[in-house]
Amino acid sequence: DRPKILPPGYTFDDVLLVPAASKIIPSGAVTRTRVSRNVELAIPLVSAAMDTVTETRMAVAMARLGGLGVLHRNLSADDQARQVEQVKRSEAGMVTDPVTCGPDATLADVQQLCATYRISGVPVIDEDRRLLGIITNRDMRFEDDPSRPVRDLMTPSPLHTAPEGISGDDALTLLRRHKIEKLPIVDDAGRLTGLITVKDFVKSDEFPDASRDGQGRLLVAAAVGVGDDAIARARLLADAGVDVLMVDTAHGHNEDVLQAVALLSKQLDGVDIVGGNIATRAGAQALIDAGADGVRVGVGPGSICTTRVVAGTGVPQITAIYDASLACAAAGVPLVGDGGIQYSGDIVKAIVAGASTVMLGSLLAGAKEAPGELVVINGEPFKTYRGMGSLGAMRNRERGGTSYSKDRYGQADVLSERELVPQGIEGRTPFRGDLAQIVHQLVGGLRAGMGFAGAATINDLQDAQLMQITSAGLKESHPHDVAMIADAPNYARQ
Ligand code: RVP
Repeated sequence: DRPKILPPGYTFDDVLLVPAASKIIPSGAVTRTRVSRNVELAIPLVSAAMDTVTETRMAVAMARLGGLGVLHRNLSADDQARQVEQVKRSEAGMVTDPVTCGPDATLADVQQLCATYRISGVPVIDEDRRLLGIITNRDMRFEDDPSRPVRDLMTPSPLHTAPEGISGDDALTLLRRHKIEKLPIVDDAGRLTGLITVKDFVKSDEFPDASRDGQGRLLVAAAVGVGDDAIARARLLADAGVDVLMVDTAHGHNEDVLQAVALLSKQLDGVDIVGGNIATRAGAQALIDAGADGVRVGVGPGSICTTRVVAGTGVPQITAIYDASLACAAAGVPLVGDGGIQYSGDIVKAIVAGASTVMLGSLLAGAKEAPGELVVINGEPFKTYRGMGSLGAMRNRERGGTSYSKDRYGQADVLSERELVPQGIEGRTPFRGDLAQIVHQLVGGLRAGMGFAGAATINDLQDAQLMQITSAGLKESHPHDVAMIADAPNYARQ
């Protein structure tokens, strides 16, 4: 008695938010939300786990703006864990595990460390972690012999230090009083246990909404697959300090995925596990039953995705989000609407349908902070953007031809390139400049929608109503009957 053909599903272009009585002005709307049970964000935006979207730089930029970056997994587990570390160290109230060197390291070694972690200097310690000195830009600037040992160049102890447990205000006072940029934290035995830098204070003023953990470090998420390798990878990422792991597959309503979610939620304390992707209520329920702290929804809506045409499979994204949200809302598990977002208005619609956050690929791939080179074609700047199921990503020539993500499309066992069956394409997207500007426009559009809905919070917006529209309605929605002569910052000429 199951119907062979279900009623139509809706996507972004099929619906509009219905305006309602409102006391909310856009600037007064509160965009705070959760990406998973225990992880709160100031804005509901997550950058896609794709190799042309999220590496360290994007993850840092997203977290500073109050969102979250999900580091892609098309690289070795060690390299991905290093990126997690880089984000966790990039800016912090206090770095609990600072990068250090020994006195016998060379100038070249330290310069390498500083470049890798984008820092300006490191404390020098002995084998017992006792603080011997510090070496910073100031000590290195006028030295041109890269083989000189650190012990000859560093500013040796005694240094200005602070005891463990010092408050942020007291630390800032010390930095000011002694006109120093780095304040090592030492225990009673003189062993280094942390580092506070002036840069961190400047940044926390500059980014008041940044997504931070209990120690003031930026939040970061990372993608993993399924199977033994993925579990080992997940452990490495957890050791590196990752806050959220996303079990990242094209079909999350699958026994292996449910097992991975169950295992990781049981084994990794303090890390939220998001499962996906699914596109139905039953899929969401299965992930929730397996222990997922968040559910990622989207089968086929992505701008670079060909799953719907190659495999003939999917659910239009607004219906997918709504159906899945019926399971998620009942369980108190946040839903990530992943893929298909082209305009800020689509973020509004995704949230009304039941999402707590959205994941963005194409809208962010053009940011300065996205990986990949700028290419200029006929005078217009572009950045490359490719599906993780594209031939290019599955071949992964950039990383020596080892694909770490073809299992996302169930093709881990395919050894010959010619036998791969892609579910994505390789393309490019206009260069869009600073992430902060892009996010400003996206959040501005979201706030406008909240004003129209009379929604003070994201939760309120989830209670708003959508109306199905016709193709005439869609035509009316876009600029029409005029020739657009300039691009707006949030709308490009078609
Ligand atoms: P979009 O924002 O529409 O560009 O979609 C991004 C999403 O597309 C990703 O978060 C992911 O779920 C999906 N994706 C990534 N690669 C592929 C593919 O090759 N099919 N799909």
